[in-house]
Amino acid sequence: MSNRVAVVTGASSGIGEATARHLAREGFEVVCAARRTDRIETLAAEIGGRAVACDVTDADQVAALAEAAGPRVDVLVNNAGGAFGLEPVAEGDAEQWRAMYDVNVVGLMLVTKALLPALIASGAGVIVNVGSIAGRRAYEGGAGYTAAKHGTKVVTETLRLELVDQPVRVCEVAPGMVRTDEFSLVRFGGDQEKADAVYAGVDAPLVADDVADAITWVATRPAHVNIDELVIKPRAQAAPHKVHRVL
Ligand code: 8X3
Repeated sequence: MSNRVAVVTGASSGIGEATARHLAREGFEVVCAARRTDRIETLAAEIGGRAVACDVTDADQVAALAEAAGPRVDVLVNNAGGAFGLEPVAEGDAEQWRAMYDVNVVGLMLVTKALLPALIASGAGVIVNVGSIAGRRAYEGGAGYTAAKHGTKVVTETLRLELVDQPVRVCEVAPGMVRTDEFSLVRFGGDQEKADAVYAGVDAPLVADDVADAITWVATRPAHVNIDELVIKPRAQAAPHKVHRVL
């Protein structure tokens, strides 16, 4: 079983890093892909995997990732993504919107396209796209991100239709509020106070391990079982904007 290969993008932190650890524990050789080489090299050394520097929005780097991953890939976790800004549409920043579409949608397409032959070659491949509840509901200030994550969802659905005659499953894990070191910090351009306020008073937001656990479960079902969508939220969150806080 030791030759099963999993590729995880955005593996340098948060859900991606946690997923790489979980998949390694399940016996996969994990190819940890991200832009920050130092982090993925440390991670790969810890889990007996491999580190490949890759910005998923750069086609050349994605081609190099596919080359490094090799001729057989059993699992692809398209996790690289993110939110930039929380401004209302009336104050939208075109660069931030483009960047969100680029990483959450175009990057996912580039990596999927590049690794598809290796996933098919495995005979029982599985693609797990990390979506979001933002790909299902709107919330004020979220339009750039919700539009991109709706894109992630629809690309996932389209790919499932297109690959119905291939030995590759196409799944989406869509988390709600997950407290990671970086998601909200990145969204607010490094403003720790704003980032902390997102989770203020919430009894137990999800953590990266919770989502990694779900991704790993989806990725390790029998080859005929396709988990189309798995939405995962903390108990205290009923909807993106309906969160129970004790302040
Ligand atoms: C993250 C969930 O609610 O911040 O994907 O959009 S939310």
